[in-house]
Amino acid sequence: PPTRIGLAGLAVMGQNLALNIAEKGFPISVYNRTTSKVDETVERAKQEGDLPVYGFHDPQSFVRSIQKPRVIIMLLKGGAPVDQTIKTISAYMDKGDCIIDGGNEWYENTERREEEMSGLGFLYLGMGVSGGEEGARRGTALIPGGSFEAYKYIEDILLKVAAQVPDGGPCVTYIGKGGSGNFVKMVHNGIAYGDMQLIAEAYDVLKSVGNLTNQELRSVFSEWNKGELSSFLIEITADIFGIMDDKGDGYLVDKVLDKTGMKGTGKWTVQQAAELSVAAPTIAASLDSRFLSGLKEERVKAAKIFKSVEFGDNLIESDQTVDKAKLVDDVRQALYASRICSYAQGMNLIRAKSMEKGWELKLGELARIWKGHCIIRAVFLDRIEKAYDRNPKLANLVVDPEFAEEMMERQSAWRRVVCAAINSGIATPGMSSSLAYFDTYRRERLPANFENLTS
Ligand code: NBP
Repeated sequence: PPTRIGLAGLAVMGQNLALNIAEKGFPISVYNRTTSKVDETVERAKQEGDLPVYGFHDPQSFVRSIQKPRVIIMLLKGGAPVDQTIKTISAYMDKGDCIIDGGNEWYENTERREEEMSGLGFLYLGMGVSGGEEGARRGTALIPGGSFEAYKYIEDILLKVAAQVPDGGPCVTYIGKGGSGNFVKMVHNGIAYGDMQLIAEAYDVLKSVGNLTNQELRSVFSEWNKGELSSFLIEITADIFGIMDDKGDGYLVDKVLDKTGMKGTGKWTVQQAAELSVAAPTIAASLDSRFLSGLKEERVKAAKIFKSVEFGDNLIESDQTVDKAKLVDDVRQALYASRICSYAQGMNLIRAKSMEKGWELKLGELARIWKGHCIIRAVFLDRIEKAYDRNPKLANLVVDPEFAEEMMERQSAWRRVVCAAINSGIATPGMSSSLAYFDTYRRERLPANFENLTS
């Protein structure tokens, strides 16, 4: 009998999502350009409980094996691979069939394809899939945008495949038209960049200013994960400090190269912020930090120059005595306030785009679906959801009455952390730019009058 749905692209994400869909009771046909991955997926399906996954080596029999109207999810590297795969599979599709791009795709590509597809009588959705490999397999946040008709046709599948949150239901909702699904997933990734940067800075301040050991860092982050900071990224950070390297001669965190790259979505988020004239300094700082981290060899040379006798070390207050418990509590508060500013930037970016494109996105609903198995899942998303439910037109998260009070309560600690870092020569670009964002936003009068007079 025909299967309910098809999936093309069986790398990490596709393979796991296919198994998840099959496990929820929907027979699925799978296809991949390199056919060995088809066999691999079918073999995994057998091993993981005889799941109804049917593999095909040629696109024609793959497409024809799916019940009509057909739905095919693609999980591919964005750009040309998506265009090529659409060409390959659409040759065998019939009018009314639907393609869903589940990859991290540039939203304008999705809009172009949706138009091309609709000209041929096909439906098209761009669906952000969060949560990586584990999320794809066990349930994740799904962010579909595009044809509503297509969404309705596969809603039953998506509701089951999405992560289920006890007080929030399935982490999926039709979010809006056009490329909105890809756009929101892009900003979600930008927010994740900001979060990772801020957490890395908290680690750096505690280690470099507070001299905390890995054991101490582990217990601090575990403790934080029980409170207002509770989130996936804080949880895995705590775990990381407990991992020893393979040879057993030290902690892994001290052995890993301090250099990171980036994929497209973080960069696109910052580019879009500039295009839309929306300030997103925390997310931009996270991207800049990644660029600078990549210059490892230059940094090694620069470190030697600035440690040399010629330049001295007198700018840095290196021998200050630190009250560890106080620093830990201050950093907790600084991290929380900085994260809220970063989420505020992401939300405002989404709203600006939604207004430009007429997508009518509901920010509270986005916070709700992000509570699922995605990288930015956090306990405070529940409160962000409520803030937007209270006031869908909320100009900025920081002025919601509850968040405003929290920002006020935390600002002294936040300033102390940024000052301590500056005095110790430790860069905290994320926390500093979140604070500058807050300090700029909350002031009635800014020195922009001066710029007006001089330009
Ligand atoms: P990749 O992004 O590594 O893409 C690999 C897939 O693209 C394979 O199926 C490969 O087929 C196919 N492909 C390529 Br490359 N060029 C092709 C072409 N010209 N024609 C047809 N197929 C082609 O896979 P992934 O890491 O599973 O990610 C899939 C999507 O999900 C991406 O958009 C990614 O950004 C997004 N995403 C990934 C994660 C994650 O944690 N990895 C998380 C969230 C979202 P082949 O086997 O024949 O080479």
